[in-house]
Amino acid sequence: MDALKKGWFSELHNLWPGQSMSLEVEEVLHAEKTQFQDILIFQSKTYGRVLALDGVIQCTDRDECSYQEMMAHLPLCSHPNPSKVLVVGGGDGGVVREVAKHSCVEEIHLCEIDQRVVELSKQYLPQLSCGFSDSRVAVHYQDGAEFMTQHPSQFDVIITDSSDPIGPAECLFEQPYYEKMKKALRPGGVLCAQGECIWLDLELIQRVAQHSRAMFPVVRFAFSSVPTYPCGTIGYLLASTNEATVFESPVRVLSESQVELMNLNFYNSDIHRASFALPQFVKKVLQPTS
Ligand code: SPM
Repeated sequence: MDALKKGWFSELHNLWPGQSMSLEVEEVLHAEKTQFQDILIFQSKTYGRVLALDGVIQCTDRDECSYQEMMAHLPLCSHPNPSKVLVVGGGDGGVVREVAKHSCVEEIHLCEIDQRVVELSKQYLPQLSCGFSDSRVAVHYQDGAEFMTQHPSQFDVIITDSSDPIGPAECLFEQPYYEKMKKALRPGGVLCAQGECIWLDLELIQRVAQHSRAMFPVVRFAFSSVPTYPCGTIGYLLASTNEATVFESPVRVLSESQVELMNLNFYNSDIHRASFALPQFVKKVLQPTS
């Protein structure tokens, strides 16, 4: 395997040419080619266990809190009463684990195309997959777009926890997929999608924001730091069907004791507000029109 050489894993990909994150490997725990992708799980020297799909780091024990907590709590704290939530992708279970921390949520549906990601996460990544044991969680092994077509006007929040726009996740960045999300949301529904990297993917982010604005009255972009993702940042694309939604100001503000009780390591209400402050070069291309 090209990515593994001399005891190091290197994330080599033409989506980020000329650069690569490397992690020292202590032990390869599992490597498998499924019908959808290559799955690699290894024990790293300094970031705990690591899940890579098609050679791209999805999460590490050490920094997964940033991505999973933001993906879940940015939309859930922007909705006044989220009761039914759909997560598309996210077969490692990390986002589901975070969604389950909201007691107002009654049903959590995870739609993952690759059953092996869920099975291997349960076997090797307990820190992430622990959310699957919550009785409100139902797992569906199906294409997310197809699932949404079969469940119109059902969800208060839809979270798309995708890998990068190449291979099985490519369609999750396109307009038809956003149309399906809109139809699957209840009135007042909110969505959050993996929004890629401001340093690498600005054209893609602009394109997704543009087609989202044609469909939703409110669209915003936030980002947070994740050291093991390329350039160390990842974005979140949020949209609401309710024109009164103000993503920058959470409707459900978490007190310090709630943050403690929910065992949050990254998200709090200050981080929520701050994550929408964008560098000038990003603002220029993503000027909100709503
Ligand atoms: N539940 C964790 C799944 C992670 N999904 C997002 C992974 C994105 C990794 N690539 C970032 C590349 C930025 N251009």
